[in-house]
Amino acid sequence: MSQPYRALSDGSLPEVLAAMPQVREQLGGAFTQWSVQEVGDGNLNLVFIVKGPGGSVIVKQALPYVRLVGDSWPLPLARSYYEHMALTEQTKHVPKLVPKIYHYDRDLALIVMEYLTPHIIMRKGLIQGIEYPLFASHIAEFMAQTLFKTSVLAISAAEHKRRIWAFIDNIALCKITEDLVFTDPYRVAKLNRWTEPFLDDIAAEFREDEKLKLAVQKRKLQFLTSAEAMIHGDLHTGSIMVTPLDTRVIDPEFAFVGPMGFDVGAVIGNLLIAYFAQAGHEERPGARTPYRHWILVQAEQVWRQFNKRFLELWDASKSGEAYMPELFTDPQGAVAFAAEKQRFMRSLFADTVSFAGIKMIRRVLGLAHTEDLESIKDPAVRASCERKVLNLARRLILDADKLTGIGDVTIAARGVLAAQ
Ligand code: SR1
Ligand code: MG
Repeated sequence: MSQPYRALSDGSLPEVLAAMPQVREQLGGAFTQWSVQEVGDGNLNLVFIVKGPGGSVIVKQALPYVRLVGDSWPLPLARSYYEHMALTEQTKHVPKLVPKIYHYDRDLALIVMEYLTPHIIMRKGLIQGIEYPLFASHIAEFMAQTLFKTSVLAISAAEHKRRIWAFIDNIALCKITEDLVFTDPYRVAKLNRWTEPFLDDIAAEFREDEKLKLAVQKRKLQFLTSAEAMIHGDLHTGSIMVTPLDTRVIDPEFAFVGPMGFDVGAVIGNLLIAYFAQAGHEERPGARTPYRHWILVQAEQVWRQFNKRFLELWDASKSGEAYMPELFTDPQGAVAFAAEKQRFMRSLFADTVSFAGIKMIRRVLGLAHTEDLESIKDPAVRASCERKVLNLARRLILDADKLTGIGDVTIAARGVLAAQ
């Protein structure tokens, strides 16, 4: 039976969950035996861990406002609807790389999901210097599958248009990205913050850098108009839970049909943030040098494996509306089509690199920062790491079309680390 929306609490949640058969079965026992803990530390929602005699679940409930800011910034509960729809679609393509869904309640804006244990948020693992040997291949698979299979390279025009329509009203979440990622860091905005006074000069420089602002606006236009595939929309290392053997992507509430490079760039950009943040987490200078190297290797592997898997899926696909294989059956056509696929991937690489840079800048000059950098207590050390993030990011955005491969990106990262 549907219930009117109210924000739930540790006290009120068990009785609500008791009405959901699959959740009841998962937790076991009577609802009075269930323990609840609100653990949400994200920017938007309530997140509860619920434990019963038979098992545990995670409950994610949207609040009618931005948790990070408070009720002065209202936010539609419908984001939970889009998250559930995206998670359902991702489950079709990569069931092992997302949490299981036990229940969705549209009125309560609530999703009950698998409790992932002993997983931790990847960003926290990167702060601790933990290696995840399977991460790059898992996230590459996630992105190749979800991006390729929701694009018109794999599906019909009708299905594509229906999906654009299905996500069309996720306007408020897209607007957060349009403002906080593509606009505010490049203007004086109330919500901006950075490590003052250390970064005052570079923040002002970015606001006055016409070339940089134009390059970012070109990407904002792409974000606003390019309907390539269903993207996660917020694929940073805080939206990925890991163990050394397992990887799960969570939190697709920003999903819509947008540019593929925005997701791939988010992963790579956040790895690069982690790379520069290591100086704030190592016990003595240089102690994390091997780990820094590991992070850059992961950034390379993410792109290379994504590129490979995406092309494999494309080569195997017979069903897409765009580039129908039947048009390229003779040997000459096959060669031309193979070259075109390479061109497509080079263009997607430039998108990825540019979006990576843009996602890096917003985490230093905008409202929402990341724990990698925020947890560095000494502001001078933090600012030094952040300046490197900004310097590499600017270069990635301005040179996106000139960089010939992911190796150029990691060489540039090493150069920025050594230069300052
Ligand atoms: C006001 S929300 C700020 C950020 O939190 C989310 O994780 C997204 O990254 C968003 O931009
Ligand atoms: Mg999130």
